[in-house]
Amino acid sequence: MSQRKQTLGEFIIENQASFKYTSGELSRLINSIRLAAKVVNHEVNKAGLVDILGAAGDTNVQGEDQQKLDVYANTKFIQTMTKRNIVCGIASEEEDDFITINSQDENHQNKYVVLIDPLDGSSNIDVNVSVGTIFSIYRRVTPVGTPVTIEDFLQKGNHQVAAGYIIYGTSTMLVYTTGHGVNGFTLNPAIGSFYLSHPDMKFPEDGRIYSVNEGNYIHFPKGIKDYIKYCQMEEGDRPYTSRYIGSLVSDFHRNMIKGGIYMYPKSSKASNGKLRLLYECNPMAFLAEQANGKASDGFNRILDIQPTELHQRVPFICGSKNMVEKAEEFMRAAE
Ligand code: P6P
Repeated sequence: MSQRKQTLGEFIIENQASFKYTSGELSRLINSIRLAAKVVNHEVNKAGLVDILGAAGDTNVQGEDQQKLDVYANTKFIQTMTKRNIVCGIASEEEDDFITINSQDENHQNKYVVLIDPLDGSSNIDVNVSVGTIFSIYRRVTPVGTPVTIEDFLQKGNHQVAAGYIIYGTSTMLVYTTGHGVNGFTLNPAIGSFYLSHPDMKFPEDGRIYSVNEGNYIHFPKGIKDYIKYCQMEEGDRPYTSRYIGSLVSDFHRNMIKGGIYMYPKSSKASNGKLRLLYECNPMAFLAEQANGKASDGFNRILDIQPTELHQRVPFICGSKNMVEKAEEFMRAAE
């Protein structure tokens, strides 16, 4: 009989000692994210049903005011992390400014800040395509005992202590890193536990999948256009396959397993691209590097970028190391 897989809770306890801040607070924080993931997963999975039933009026099947799912996910993740009294501040794609969490922590003793995209790709919900939650965790840099400031959130990505995503797909997975590799856990909805299904995830150094919205092709920089044409050329192991879901988490997850590159470059329509540095690109870049992949803006390592604004956007190229380096080669040649 095959041995039972380790649960996420068992994995956290077993690996807690490897984390240099072994106060157990980070473990409690990952556990709070685990709980929120299950709550959001339940709501995402019945979205179609709720939409149908909710169409009868302004309330849903439970008689609650029907909320947009991304607002719902935002509320649930913030509530869960607040109740666990672990973080001192939260920033979210759904919130204009950061939130100071003092709840029971009246004297601001909590040490962690979390930045989150509560439901990335939420426009895919209406067409039943997978979406995801992305999170990024730092230790505060301002003195414990004082309210958090914007400085605690505008840290370089290479200061992250943990990052991860939940993908609400054909199965629901939580994939995260604390700087010791990347591990994937699959939810067994029947019992509500996450099991270690993808230990030590790695990007293949090469891949044959490129993910980009080619509808923007004419607006891309020359280097990106040249790289896309390179991907399409009949030579060696090319042409590659184009796969673009319109959900960063889903494209990233598939490319990490199969090998591939995801690009959301700048364009004449979006001078810094579309993706947000703090709660999309930094966490995905941390995961990519921990999985032997690479992430850049086409020229610079994402994790070295000094943030200047909470919701700033950066061009994003991420995936198998050799593919990212080839794309960077075309970007430099076109300069
Ligand atoms: P476009 C979703 O809105 C998102 O932030 C990513 O998840 C996704 O890869 C990208 O934007 C899709 O953007 O402009 O190609 O529809």
